[in-house]
Amino acid sequence: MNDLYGLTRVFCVLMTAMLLGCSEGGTGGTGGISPPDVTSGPGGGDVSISGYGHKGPYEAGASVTVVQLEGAVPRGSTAIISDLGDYEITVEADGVLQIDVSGRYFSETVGAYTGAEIALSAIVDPISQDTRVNVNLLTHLIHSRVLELIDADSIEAGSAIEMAQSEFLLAFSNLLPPPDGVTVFSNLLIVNAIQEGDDEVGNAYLLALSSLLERHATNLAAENGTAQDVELGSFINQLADDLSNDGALDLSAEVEADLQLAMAELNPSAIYVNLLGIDQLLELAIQASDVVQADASVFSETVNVVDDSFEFSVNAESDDPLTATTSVAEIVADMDLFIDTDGDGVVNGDDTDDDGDGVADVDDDTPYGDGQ
Ligand SMILES: [Ca+2]
Ligand SMILES: [Ca+2]
Ligand SMILES: [Ca+2]
Ligand SMILES: [Ca+2]
Repeated sequence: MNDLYGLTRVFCVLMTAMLLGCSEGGTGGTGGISPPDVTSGPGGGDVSISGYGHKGPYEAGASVTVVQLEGAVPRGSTAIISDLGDYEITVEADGVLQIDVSGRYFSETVGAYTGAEIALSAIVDPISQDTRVNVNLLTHLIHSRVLELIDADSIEAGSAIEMAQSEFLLAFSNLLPPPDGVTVFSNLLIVNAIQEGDDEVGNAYLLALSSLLERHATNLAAENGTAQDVELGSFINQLADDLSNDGALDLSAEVEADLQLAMAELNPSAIYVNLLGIDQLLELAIQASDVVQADASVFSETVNVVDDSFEFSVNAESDDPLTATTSVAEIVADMDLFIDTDGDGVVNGDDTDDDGDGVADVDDDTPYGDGQ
């Protein structure tokens, strides 16, 4: 773990260097992307905001825009820096901000970048000079509700965000058990170990939700002859609208049954492997596994799933043993903490027979049943 954080720090330094490089040379005509606004007057309210855009992680170059809610004043825009979905921007701010990320994202259930762009939002009250805001599915699903609580009910932004978070976890509790303790949605990612202070349980919840909604969108797309990403964009905005007026979901019994079906079709092991299709994440996984001489292409071809962990089989000539085993659950959030494949009320993480076929997980070649 210490090694990993060391590597993460090196990585962050590299990313910062790249960012500075971008700012210095970044006056070219890439449409809609402007350098961060760093003007600051005496007593100016500049804040540095950084974080990640994660549906799946947004592709490098996806747009990030910051708008001050009061008066709808644009405060700046930038682009996602790397395929891990990271961004950083300094803006003048003296009130509540909305951060929007839009672009293509890596679909964890498909294992590829989407064709369609998706827009996700987060509402943030920048109370400190350095604010982390991850823009993800959860911040998006509650953002309309947060705006409603601020506008219609005159609730202060911080309280509105807390209230909307609690309401969401309750509204979705038929499908996913709420995480214990306080979970701050804008702190969550679908992978661990790329930021300091991970909420690994919260991250697991986010990945479970994200994969569940993706799988539902896949089924809708098959039904309607459309594309998964298009259905997902439409479905999440429907959910956000549904939540906005009262913080509760009014899902029909049919949609709820479809979501249960989608959960039974998820294959968390395949999703872990899919996420390692993001080169930068794969590099981090290799570093964490102590397999120092593996090259990424060899690695990805030889990765084998062993339940919730991976056995890394490496072909490279090395003084080290040619195989190493590590728990990739540390890198990719562990959605088995929330997914209940067989719907018996016991989440996979606590269930010794996830698909309920009578064959214990340890002896089951298909522990998630026919999970796609
Ligand atoms: Ca179960
Ligand atoms: Ca079971
Ligand atoms: Ca089984
Ligand atoms: Ca099975």
